[in-house]
Amino acid sequence: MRLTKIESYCLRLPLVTPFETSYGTLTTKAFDLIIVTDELGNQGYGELLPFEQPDYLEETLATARIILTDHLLPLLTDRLIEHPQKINDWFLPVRGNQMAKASIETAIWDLYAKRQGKSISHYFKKTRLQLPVGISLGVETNLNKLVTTVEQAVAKGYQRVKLKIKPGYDIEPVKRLRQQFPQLPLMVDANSAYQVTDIPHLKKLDAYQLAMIEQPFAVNDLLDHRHLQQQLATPICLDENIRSLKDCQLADQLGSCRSINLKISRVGGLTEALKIVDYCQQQQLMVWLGGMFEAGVGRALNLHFASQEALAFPGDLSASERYFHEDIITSPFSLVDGFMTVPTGLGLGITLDWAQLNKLGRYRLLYQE
Ligand code: OSB
Ligand code: MG
Repeated sequence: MRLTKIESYCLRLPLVTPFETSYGTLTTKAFDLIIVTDELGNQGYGELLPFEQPDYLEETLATARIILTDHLLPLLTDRLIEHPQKINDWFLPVRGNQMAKASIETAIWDLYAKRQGKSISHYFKKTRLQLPVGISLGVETNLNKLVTTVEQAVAKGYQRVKLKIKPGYDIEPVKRLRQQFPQLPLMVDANSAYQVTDIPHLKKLDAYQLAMIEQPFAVNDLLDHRHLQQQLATPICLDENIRSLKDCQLADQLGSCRSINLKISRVGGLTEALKIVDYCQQQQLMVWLGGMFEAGVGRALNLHFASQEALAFPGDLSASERYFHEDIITSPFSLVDGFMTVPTGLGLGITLDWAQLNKLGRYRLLYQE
C-alpha cells in the first residue's frame, strides 16, 4: 500500500480532574490525532502523545510535530508499505523521538489491519475481550480526600490503584491506604523524584505489600535502580527508562527492575512494543500497560494491546470519563462490572466523531500525494 494523504487534528481536552505528579500538575491533555489514507481510500488513526512540557520525557508535542513533518514523513511517503513492521527500520536515521514515530507507525498498523479485514488484536497473542483495569491517582495531600477517591475507584471496579508519590508525600499516604484497604493491589510511581541518598527512606516502603515502586530515580539511570532493587523486596518497575527493547534487556540483565511499565508510544510504536512483550515473557519479567492520557484512538489501541494474556496485571487503562468530558470517538470506553471491553471491528474498531473533531480540533494537512 501507499500513503496518499496524511492529516492531523490538533486537540486540547481539559482533564476532568487536574493530575499532580512529582514534577507538576496537568490540567489539559493536548495531542494530535494523525490520520493516514491509502490509495484505496482506507484510513488509519494514531495519536501523537507527548506532553507540552518536557517534564516527563524530553519530547514535547511541539518538537514531535516538527520531527514528524520534517524528518519522519519524508522517509515514508515514497515507499510501498508491505508490512508496518518495516517502518521502524526506515525511521532509524532519526534518533530517539519515539512518540513522534509511534504516532504514525500505529496509524499505519490500523490502516494495514483494516486493509487485511482484521481487528488489530489479530496481530497480538492470546487476547481477551474483557479486561480488569487499574487507575493512576495524582498527588492528594489531604489524606481523607485520598481515601475517599480510592473508595470511589474501588466501588467503580478498578482492580489496582497506583499512587503518585514524591519526597515528603510517600510513606504517610501509603500507610493510610494500606490501613484502609489491606487487600487492595496498590503501587506507587515517583516519576524520578528520588536520589540514591533516599534509599534508606525508600526501603521503608517494603512494609506495605506494594505490587511495585515505579521509576524512583532518574530517567537515564540504571545503576541506582539496580542498587535499590538489591536492597528492596518490593519489585521496582521502570517507565521513563525504557524506550526500546535494548533498554529493557539492559535493565533486566543488570537487575535494575523486576517489572516494566510498557507504553506503546514511549517505545516508538507497536512493532517495538510487541518485541518487548516477547522478551519479557521469555525472561519472566513482569510487563503491564501504562498510559499517556490517551483519548479514544490511543485508548482503543491500549485496550487491544493490554488484552494480551502476557499483560495480565491491570494497567493504567481507565474509562474515558475518568479523564475527559468529551472524546473524539463515537463510543468512549467505560468500565462495567469491573471490566473494560475491547472493541471489535476492523483495525482499532472505533469510529471517529467527526463533529467533535471539527468542533474541538484544528485541522492540518501534513502531506498529499
Ligand atoms: O508516569 O505513568 C506515568 C500520567 C502522566 C505522565 C506520566 C504517567 C502518568 C500516569 C497515568 O501514571 C497514565 C494514565 O492513566 O493514562
Ligand atoms: Mg510512570
